Amino acid sequence: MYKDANELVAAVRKAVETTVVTDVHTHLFPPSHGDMLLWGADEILTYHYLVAELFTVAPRDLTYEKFWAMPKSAQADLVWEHLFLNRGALSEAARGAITTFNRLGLDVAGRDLTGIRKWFAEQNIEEYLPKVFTMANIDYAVMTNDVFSAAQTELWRQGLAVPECLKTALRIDPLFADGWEKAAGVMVEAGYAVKAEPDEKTCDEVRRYLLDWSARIKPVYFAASIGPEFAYGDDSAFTRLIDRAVMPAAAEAGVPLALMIGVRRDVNPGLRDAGVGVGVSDVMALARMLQKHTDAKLLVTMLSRVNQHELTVLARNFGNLHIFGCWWYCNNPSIISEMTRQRLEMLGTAFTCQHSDARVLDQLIYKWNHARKLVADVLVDKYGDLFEAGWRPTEEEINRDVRAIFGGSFEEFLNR
Ligand code: FIX
Ligand code: ZN
Repeated sequence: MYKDANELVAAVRKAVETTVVTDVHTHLFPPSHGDMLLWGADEILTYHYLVAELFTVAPRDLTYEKFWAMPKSAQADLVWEHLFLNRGALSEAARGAITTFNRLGLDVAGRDLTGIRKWFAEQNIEEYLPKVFTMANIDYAVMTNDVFSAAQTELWRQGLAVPECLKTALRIDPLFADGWEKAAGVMVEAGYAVKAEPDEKTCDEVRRYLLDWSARIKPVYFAASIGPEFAYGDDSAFTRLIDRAVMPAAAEAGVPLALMIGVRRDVNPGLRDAGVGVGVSDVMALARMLQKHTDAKLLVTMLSRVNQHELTVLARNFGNLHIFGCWWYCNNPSIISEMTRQRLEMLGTAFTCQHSDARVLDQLIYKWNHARKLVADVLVDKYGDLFEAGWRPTEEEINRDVRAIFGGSFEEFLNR
């Protein structure tokens, strides 16, 4: 039991620094899936967050077409030149690349990109992947496994090795909005009696498709990212698919459905993954889903900062809603700090404070390093206030509660 405020602060910082993290959403793949797993200097520098930034300052004659036609190393050179050498690398994503190189022991202060590339070229991915997980202190990371992508399903059919530190999530985005035609085509090809419109029989076939893939890849959850215009409870294909295919399949598989809400895809298609915007969503549509599916479990993150307060309140109203992460445009120090405070103040430890969304393996290093520091600052304040109020926590209690928001509550939610 800490009787001294300074000792308490040191214990909180130590707990956050050393706690094992569960990374509940990433875009990583096993090494056996070859080029799908991104890693190394050029991938770090061409992260789509940095590509978007590059185009805010690049010369006008650098068209998207020219950029995408370049080899990855030339794209990375451009990012390095414009964002790191000609400007001060002040954005969160640019700082992330610097933290990553630095923590790997590479000479980023010396601006030695050639040396950095040489070091990566000498790494063996099978040995490098566990090293990164150890550095970031992660027990496991959940992948994004699109069961409507031929490239991905083909690899799963081959039954390739997957390390224990990577778990699957069954991703279903193409079922909704513009993707339906493609999703229907994939299911028809695979022998499911799916029609052009998701009527009841078709929904039953979709459900069968999801369950068959679920049995094969054993996901931690089903997942979809959806737009801010999403509505629920109406007569739409979305409502039908959720009610008759997705929710029943997730329930039968015994896993939650994760919804990542608020993406405006194709705001600027020339930028590809980087050309995505954000919109404010109707949190009541989510409430209606929770009212209807009282037995279902929903994991939710929202992209708009504007939605965060309402979403946190909703999580107090529904024990079957678990909120997670500061997603994408919310993954910035100022917003992480604000969101984490808000969530702690209203939910205690019943949420997951962050996920990395890493697309490139090495990003686990900076995403978790930055997140740990920010969350530690917030917790130091909160424990300080508690101390002043007269509470005296023990080391075990601090470790337990820190672990809770870094993955413990998520695991508890899965097992509830
Ligand atoms: O839909 C998603 O899972 C998004 O996180 C990604 O598509 C997005 O490109 C991303 O990497 C954001 O961090
Ligand atoms: Zn993602």
